[in-house]
Amino acid sequence: MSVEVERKFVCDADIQKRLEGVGAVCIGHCEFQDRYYDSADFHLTLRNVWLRCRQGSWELKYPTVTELEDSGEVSLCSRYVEMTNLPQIQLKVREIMSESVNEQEGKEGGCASNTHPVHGDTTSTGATESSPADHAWLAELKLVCFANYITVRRSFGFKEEGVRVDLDQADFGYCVGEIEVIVPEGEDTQPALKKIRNTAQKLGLSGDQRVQGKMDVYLQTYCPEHYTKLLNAHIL
Ligand code: V4E
Repeated sequence: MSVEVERKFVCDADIQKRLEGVGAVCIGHCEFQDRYYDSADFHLTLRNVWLRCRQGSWELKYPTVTELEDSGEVSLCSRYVEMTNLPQIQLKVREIMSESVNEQEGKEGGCASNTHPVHGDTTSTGATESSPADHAWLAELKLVCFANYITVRRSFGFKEEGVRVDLDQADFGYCVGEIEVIVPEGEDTQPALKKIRNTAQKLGLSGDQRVQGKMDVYLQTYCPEHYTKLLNAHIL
């Protein structure tokens, strides 16, 4: 497993020029669809656990212990463990789903509860749409798709090893950039934070405000109830 250390930033019109100006090289251009899953009472996301299927590959993201402990300057950057092995993901999700559920959450429900059309689906009840990505284990754990969107991504690399910048355009009209360094789990993330800080400086990203990710904007737009719950729980 690895830890993704990243900082999101607002993408302006000349970001590509600025990237090239500081020696970044375009290393790829791709398009992918993400489907995110949770229970009707948001058991996973209220624990800051993100289960997704990207083009048929499963990923689970959850915060590192240091992510949970740190605050202040480093909070501009997030640190999430990335799990990509499906049996490991299933084990972890089962473990989390078996934790006692807060009854109040269960009563309130929200847009993962099959009542809200999921953006990007062609059926009116997109959350129940069957696709190759849907498997028995999801049904068994009562996990449904609550978010579904397509991203067009341009990626840039630097000579400085390991730093990557992605410029993402989501199909619901939001554009965001991220500076990212992948660190093997258990290794110190401070050097990665420093690399990200240096890259941000070179790109003239001075803002100290947290920048919304695609998920923030997606939920705000399509699942306001879910969004409010995550805001109140200080997840987003
Ligand atoms: C971890 C997380 C979410 C899952 C999506 O993570 P993200 O890095 O935003 O995905 P993406 O597609 O932009 O990049 P990729 O995975 O390809 O590198 S949705 C919300 N979170 C939590 C979270 C947070 N609270 N704050 C920040 C700055 N990032 C993530």
